[in-house]
Amino acid sequence: MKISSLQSARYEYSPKLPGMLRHGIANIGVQEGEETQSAADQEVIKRLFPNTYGKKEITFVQGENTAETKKQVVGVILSGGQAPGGHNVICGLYDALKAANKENVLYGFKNGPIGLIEDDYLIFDDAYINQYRNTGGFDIIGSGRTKLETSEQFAIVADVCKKHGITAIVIIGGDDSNTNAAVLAEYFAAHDTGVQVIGCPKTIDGDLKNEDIECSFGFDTATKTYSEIIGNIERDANSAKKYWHFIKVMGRSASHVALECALETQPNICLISEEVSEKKMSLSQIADYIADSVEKRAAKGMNFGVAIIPEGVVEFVPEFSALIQEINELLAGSKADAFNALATWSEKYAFIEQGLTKESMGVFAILPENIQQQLFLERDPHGNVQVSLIESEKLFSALVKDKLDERKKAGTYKGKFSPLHHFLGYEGRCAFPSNFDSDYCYSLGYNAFMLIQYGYNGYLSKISNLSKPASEWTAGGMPITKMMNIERRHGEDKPVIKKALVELDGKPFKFFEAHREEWAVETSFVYPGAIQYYGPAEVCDITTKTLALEHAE
Ligand code: FBP
Repeated sequence: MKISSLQSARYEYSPKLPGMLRHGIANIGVQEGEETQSAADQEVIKRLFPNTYGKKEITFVQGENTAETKKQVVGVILSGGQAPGGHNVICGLYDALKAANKENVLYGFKNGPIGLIEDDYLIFDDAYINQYRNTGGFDIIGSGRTKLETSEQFAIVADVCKKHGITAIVIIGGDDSNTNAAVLAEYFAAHDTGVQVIGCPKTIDGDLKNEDIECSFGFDTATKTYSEIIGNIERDANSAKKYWHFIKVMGRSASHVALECALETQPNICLISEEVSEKKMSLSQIADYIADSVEKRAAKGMNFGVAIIPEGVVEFVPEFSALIQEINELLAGSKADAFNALATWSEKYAFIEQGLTKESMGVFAILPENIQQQLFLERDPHGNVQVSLIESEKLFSALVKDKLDERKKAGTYKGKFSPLHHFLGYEGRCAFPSNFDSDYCYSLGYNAFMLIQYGYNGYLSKISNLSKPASEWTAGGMPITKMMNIERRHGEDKPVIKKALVELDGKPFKFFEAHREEWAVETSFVYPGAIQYYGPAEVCDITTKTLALEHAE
């Protein structure tokens, strides 16, 4: 591997552990708290998880380690989209495991959950793991989106574990992967395999959080990376004074990333999908809302600006999501083949016109042609439109242009509107983790080993008090079933970890709401600059505005 100087300098960084994990494995005791209940639907979830439901909350404390010191053979997988810090979860897990007993072994199953099914693995050693300390990416073992959810798959995994003498599996993933971790834990317990399952909360989207998990890892670095770029674009906008920049940011469903970037950079506009849905805003209303800012700024001589668009917003626009559902129906089963067999776009358009209701056709007709065509691109494995492939930044700038043209005709708008488009997604998912994510992830992994050593099964590694310095963080575990409720997914009632959307009465949104009118008209841009890795803690170790506002005293 070719090494950059930042990379070699980052190898030397010592991640900070929570205070109570700093005294060596032999001095980590455990305190059991209350028995837990699921977030909702207690009776059903208790019935579905008879062996792992209702377990106690765990906190580690400085004290005598009373765990059994048997040899541990642990398997780890990375699941889903990349998030900065994933390597450090594995490093923390490895270091704790080796500190407990040099004979302990860590298997890395490759390319996500499929590695466990296909028994495709490597065994970590110091030389291998040291190349990945404090680095971004998931290339240490690769990741993937295969789901582990059927009994047949679980039986194969149980056989793989038996073959290698594996005592525990650590699943590093988002809400779906950790839901599946809970189901696997229950399977292992019900079948008396003796194998434990521990989850770690990952996703740049920031939507795996609740009263126990303050944030998922990767969100801090990804939003800082995007904010740096947005700040740079703002500075360019404010220098050239001639472009409106429409910037789409990742976040498949929730708008936490967009909101955090807005708090960091104070753009003129930031859409929040959850608000769009709550207010049942139409595409036309959203376009008017953005056009108002363009017009007011133009009236002050400022024909430039910045608008942040969350990736998933179109799904939250009621008329657009109805359109998507109708398109899904229109292409269901063999109907997709008939559609794809049509040679020209105008033939396809006629097919669509026949199949959609009048309302949805009305929405479809106002979309730019490239967006119309994107709605008929690849489907996901469930046959749904992949909203992340829709260039919503271009959609909204086109709709805003139409509005401005109308206003020009009406004589209310006299400015110039030159839009530029950006999509910030993949450039943030594998960035060098910030100090926060380096520390948080290392702690999650180290702590996952403590949960394993103490024999817990079906727990999520939990590090809390994250808005404080790491020395004041607390470490422990929470039964995954505590975070579950029943939701309708693809026509079936399923036990799942509740996805955390932006709360419109939460402090981060309230702060944004209180300032956005001013930001929409004035140039209040903030240029946060690059992530700082070295220097005073108040510069290098600060967390996100979201976390700071949520936990402000
Ligand atoms: P996870 O939920 O698995 O962490 O992935 C989130 C995400 O980064 C989204 O922000 C984005 O929509 C999606 O992954 C892109 O997925 P892919 O990597 O498959 O293109």
